[in-house]
Amino acid sequence: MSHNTFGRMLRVTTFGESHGPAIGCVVDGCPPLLEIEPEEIRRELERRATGRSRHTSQRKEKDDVQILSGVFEGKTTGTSIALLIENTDARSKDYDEIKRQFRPGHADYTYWKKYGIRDYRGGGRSSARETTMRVAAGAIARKWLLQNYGVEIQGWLAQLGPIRTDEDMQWDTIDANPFFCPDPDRVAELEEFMDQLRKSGDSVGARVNVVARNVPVGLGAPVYAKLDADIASAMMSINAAKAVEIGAGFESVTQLGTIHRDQMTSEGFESNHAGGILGGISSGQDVLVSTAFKPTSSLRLPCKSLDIDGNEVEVVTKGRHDPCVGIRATPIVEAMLALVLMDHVLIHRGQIGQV
Ligand code: EPS
Repeated sequence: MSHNTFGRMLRVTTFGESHGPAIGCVVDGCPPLLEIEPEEIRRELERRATGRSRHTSQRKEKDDVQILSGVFEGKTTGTSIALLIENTDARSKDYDEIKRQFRPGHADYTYWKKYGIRDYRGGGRSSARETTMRVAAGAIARKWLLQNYGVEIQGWLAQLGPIRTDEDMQWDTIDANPFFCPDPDRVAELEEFMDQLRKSGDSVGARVNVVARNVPVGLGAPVYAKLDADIASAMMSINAAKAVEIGAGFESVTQLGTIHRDQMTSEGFESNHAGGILGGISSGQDVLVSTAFKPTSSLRLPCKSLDIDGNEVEVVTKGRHDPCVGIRATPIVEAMLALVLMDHVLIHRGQIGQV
């Protein structure tokens, strides 16, 4: 078992390495008759792609997705949907020097210890390139949720390093800048911060939030299929994710019960500290999720490490790396939330019927 599949009723399997010939996925369990065109998937892929600004990796992948199966005459057939994207701009020689070395903070070390072999080119399977297929699969889930339940999913960059960006939310500006920053007044500050960071050769972390609106009441199960547990697992499976909060999250530690409880009136809930999930089951309120991403570990600044024989070495990473992976993470968290929600709608329909 190498665990490349997630989901119960909607099962997504991804495959491929960053510098292999292609990456791909198989989405199994999507109901028939959903209209889907490659162009709709491509639009989502473009939002996540590298090279959209000087602040991300300059690797230029076309991410030209092909639908190989499961769609006939523009509609899903109910069979497995296979999607494929060829890798066209990998530069493997950048990785020659770290072939036998471990980048501190990277999966290099643990992959080697576990499997005794690793595709060191671009991090192989541990590369964020894999998230392309999550976004491709997520495009299908997003469309299905919107058409069938009116569910809308929107993510945004809430913080980059020390810069909070969500204090004055202007929803319609999120997609108008390459950071997915919801406050246009903060974009210049982000640009300047990133320019300096890039010059210094260092990297930084970020917080990326996502909301799902119009989520039906009743998704999730009380114990081993809690909706929040499955969302947290999905978010933590994204490269570089280090923490996930649902609703008030860690703020709940200092909140009093009288504050945290979301009072109910005939007009609805008065607040949403629960993040739309109570006892593992959706309440019909907005589902609110926040994910922390660590700073990228592939740095050109030298550091101490070991090689595969245990010798002390100085590691310098070449290549075209993202100084902040959080900048491109918004479409990924949106996709993962869509996939979990669709899976839970299908589970609910299997046990209880239409939500
Ligand atoms: C990545 C390193 C860079 C990024 C890559 C993720 O790849 P490389 O060094 O192989 O050029 O460009 O991201 C993508 C290619 C992508 O599509 O997201 C890493 O180490 O995770």
